[in-house]
Amino acid sequence: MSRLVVVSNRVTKVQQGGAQAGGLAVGLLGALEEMGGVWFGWSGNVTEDPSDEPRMSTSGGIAYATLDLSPEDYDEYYNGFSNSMLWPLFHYRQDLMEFHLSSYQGYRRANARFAKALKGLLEPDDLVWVHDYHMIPLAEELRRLGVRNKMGFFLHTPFPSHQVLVVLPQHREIVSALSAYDVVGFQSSTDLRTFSHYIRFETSGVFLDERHLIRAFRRTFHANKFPIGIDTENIEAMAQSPDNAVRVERLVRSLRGRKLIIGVDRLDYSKGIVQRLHAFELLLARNPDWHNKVVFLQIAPPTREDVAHYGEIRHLLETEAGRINGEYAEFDWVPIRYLNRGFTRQTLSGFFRQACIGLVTPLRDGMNLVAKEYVAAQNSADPGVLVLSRFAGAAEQLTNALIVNPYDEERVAATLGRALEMTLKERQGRWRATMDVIRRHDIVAWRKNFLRVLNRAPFTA
Ligand code: ADQ
Repeated sequence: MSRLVVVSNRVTKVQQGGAQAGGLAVGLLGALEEMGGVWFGWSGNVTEDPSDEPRMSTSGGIAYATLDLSPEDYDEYYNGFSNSMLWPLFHYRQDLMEFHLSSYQGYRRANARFAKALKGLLEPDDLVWVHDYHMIPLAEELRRLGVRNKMGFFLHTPFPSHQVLVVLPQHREIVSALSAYDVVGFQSSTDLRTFSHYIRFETSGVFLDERHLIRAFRRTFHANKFPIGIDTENIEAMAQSPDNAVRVERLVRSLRGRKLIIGVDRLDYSKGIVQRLHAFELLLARNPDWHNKVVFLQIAPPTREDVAHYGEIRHLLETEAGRINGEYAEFDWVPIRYLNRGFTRQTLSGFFRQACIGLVTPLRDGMNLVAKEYVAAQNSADPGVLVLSRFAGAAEQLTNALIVNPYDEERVAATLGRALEMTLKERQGRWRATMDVIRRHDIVAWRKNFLRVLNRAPFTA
């Protein structure tokens, strides 16, 4: 059987099923355990003159191979082209893009270096599965070095529409690099459609089977959607774990019978947290009856703090949360609890179970796993309501959530009011239908589906 080589910018060294392991890590670690192989990527360290030989280690029976980044690569490849160019562009935020040719060159340089180091680890039958926008050129660099293995790529972010993508001066190089993979996977039909649209209108590529098989840039590859799922059973169990009892009890006691709305995100401008605070403010402004009866808990640990726009959004959120609390708080009630820190997935699952609304309103999101985790953590006898942005990939699957446009703050506020008053019968009906989708399309189904398609490559003799 082929081994699996997982490649991602950051590797996650955790024991499978451990409370700290993200759902994605749990899924990929499960595949590595089954198939054997190695997880390759950046160590997370930045060092002067880093070695080009990967550092090998094992943890929990999984082999890891990691490289350090040089300070230039950290600036140009990671903070620069990946997080200040591709991330905003793929989330439709041209206004936040910072383009410097040196960053693009650093991105290519780092990918070429990763490819060279990875080549020495590959066996002829290995399946190579590359994750996310940091590593798009990896297969092209590997093919240049003569590597003929089957290689797949999965994009965790949205794929932007044609007219947005062409803002990137190197849009052609980026899409052409994707064609070096055998399988290119997206989160949703929307992303697959925008990608196909680009191929159709920006290249001389053709669709060999009218759907998924594409001939472009002198390569034939398969493009499809593979909506990512969660480790559903694990979340269900964690949400009810006795280990949560103390914290959950403290939370419940602090609410004093008030209803809880919860938001959980990395602190990122794509997550729509400012608009969400405004929508909550409007709920209070339009409904004095809800004063002192509802609390909004927003958990948002800072990320990418070396990128300037992340400092700005953090400052804006602090200002807005403070302003709204200043306006509405009473001596015995603070409407917004805004926390700049992370919690374990286990604790989060316990908190989700106590919240009567999961408020998930990104302005753009590849999938958004928090939406799925919130639903999986609910008590079937008294489930909460998911309020979900139409711009999250998850909205394509979770059609029984209350779907909103996060820019339409008045409507989001009205939807919150509706969710707070929804009957048990309606909540249960929506929850059951949503949970059914989440169970069927979990993280294991996702990775098996992707690897099944990758195994069938090449698609033409
Ligand atoms: P993210 O942008 O990080 O992921 P999301 O899918 O919501 O977004 O979260 C990934 C994981 O991080 C989830 O398991 C979640 O529980 C955890 N997480 C998020 N906020 C947290 C917090 N405040 N504290 C602790 N844990 C937190 C990218 C894409 C998404 C896509 C995923 C997976 O941007 O669109 O769904 O990859 O493909």
